[in-house]
Amino acid sequence: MTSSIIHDIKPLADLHPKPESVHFQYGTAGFRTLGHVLDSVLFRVGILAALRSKKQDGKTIGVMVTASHNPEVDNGVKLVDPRGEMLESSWEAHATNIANAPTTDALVAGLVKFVDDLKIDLSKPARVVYARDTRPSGAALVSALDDGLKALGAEVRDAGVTTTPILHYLVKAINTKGTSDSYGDDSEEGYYQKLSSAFKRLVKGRPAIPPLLIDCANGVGAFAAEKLAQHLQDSITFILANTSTTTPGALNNACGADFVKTQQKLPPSLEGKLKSGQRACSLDGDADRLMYFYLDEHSQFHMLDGDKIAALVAAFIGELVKAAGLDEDIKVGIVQTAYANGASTKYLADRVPVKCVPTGVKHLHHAAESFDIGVYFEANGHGTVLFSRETQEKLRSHEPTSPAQSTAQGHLIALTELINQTVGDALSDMLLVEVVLAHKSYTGIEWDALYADLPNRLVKVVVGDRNAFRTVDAERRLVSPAGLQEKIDALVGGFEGGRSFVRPSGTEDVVRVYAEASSRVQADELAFRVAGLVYDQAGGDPAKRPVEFL
Ligand code: NG1
Ligand code: ZN
Repeated sequence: MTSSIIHDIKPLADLHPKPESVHFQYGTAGFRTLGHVLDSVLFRVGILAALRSKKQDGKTIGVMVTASHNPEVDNGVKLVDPRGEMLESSWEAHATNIANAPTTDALVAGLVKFVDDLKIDLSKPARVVYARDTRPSGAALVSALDDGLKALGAEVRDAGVTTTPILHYLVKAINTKGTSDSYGDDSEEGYYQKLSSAFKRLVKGRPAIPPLLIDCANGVGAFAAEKLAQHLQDSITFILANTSTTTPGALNNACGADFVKTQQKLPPSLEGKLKSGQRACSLDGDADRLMYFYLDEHSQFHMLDGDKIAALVAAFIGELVKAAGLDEDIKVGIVQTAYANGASTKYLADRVPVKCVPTGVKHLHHAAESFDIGVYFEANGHGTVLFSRETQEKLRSHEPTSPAQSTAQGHLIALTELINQTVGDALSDMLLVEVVLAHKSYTGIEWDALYADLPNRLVKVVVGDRNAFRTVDAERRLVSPAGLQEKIDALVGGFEGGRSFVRPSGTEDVVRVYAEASSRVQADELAFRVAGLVYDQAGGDPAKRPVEFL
């Protein structure tokens, strides 16, 4: 039976041949590269998603077509597991193998072996929900995906053009529908309802919130923010900027969360729109990253990144837990990566347990699950807060001994609904930040004052083979190429407050270099000198050092 079902995919597979010279890799964010080479990958991901669903007894699997903060010409695809989480890592290698089968025959042979090895019962149903961002290449890629799903007879739901976090929400809502664990109504409307009603409860009785300027990166976040605003009514006002979702080349171009984080400046399109003291935020192309910022009275730009969000949110949640009388029972912990600013790590580690894990949401998410309440954020603004099942039960069953305890308990329960616990969600995180600012009567200035960022610089180096770079200690040290770490250590030693590390990117064919030091000039110099070491090690032509800003 296996072979007949799999052999039946041949005619459709022939319509989606693999381009000869490209090697695909399922990295930390799924497959991601130029949109126009991804047709065969999407077809094959359709088959894989159907097989994953069969393997999970017909539970619904999600497929998101996006390249997030990358340029508009890029696209990508990733699978979402039944609880709304990233694909189980053991399947990443299977996905890579299947995507690289050179011919239809090789693909069929590979799939037959895969189905046998994993004992996938093909008689089980397959259910898949998919969505895409606003990229022009998206529609054609979705039709290739559809062919793959059709080839295995999957039951398909098209969630249309929407954000990555909404797709994750839908997957979890579909799979928990009608159970005592229901995550919410399995529709976009259900998502907006859930977030907006929790937000209204949390800010009730607080002074009016000043309008918030949102840079939508000219992406799908513009649609979602607009719909969310309608549900939030007068509890908060958004001023939407960079909403040109159909202007060719506009997506993520000189705007959005990645621009703000890497350039550390105001998107030029916001000049004149943002007043001194007013806070603003940027989403990325699929609305799962969030960066805040403001201009001070001298029109100086100040960035409030994922680390600052983690610090703000963790402190607030810790205070609520205490106010609810639950601080003996519920502990808050933080998860960061090596990219977290050293000043944030110091600030947080003085207050709560902090774990450092390798880059990639799956590592952060997994580590955060080990805390009662786990706050995880990447410095780039991707993150969320996880409340363990036991914590959620304690919150529900707790019997408060005073009105103040009862209020804090109600707020914590509302937070579990406001926060999208499946994945980092720019819009949900933005409402969370607004709740904390409203409760603490903070502007960006007080928030920023929690600690002062160490100046830092991120650069990328194009090398012949990034896989030659291998790391240990949550990516903070290189073990290969041999001898390079020692050279980096010697260099770092000469910089006051210096820290630097090198790792291969999981999403681009580059090696990344991060450096921080006590002054901007020193951080820049350290980054470029370490990048120079990396480049020399890779044996390139020094006259053409291909070192760029990220
Ligand atoms: P890579 O390309 O592996 O550095 C980037 C981000 C990650 C994560 C992924 C997924 C940095 C330095 N790296 O990974 O944090 O967000 O993309 O999108 O920001
Ligand atoms: Zn993104």
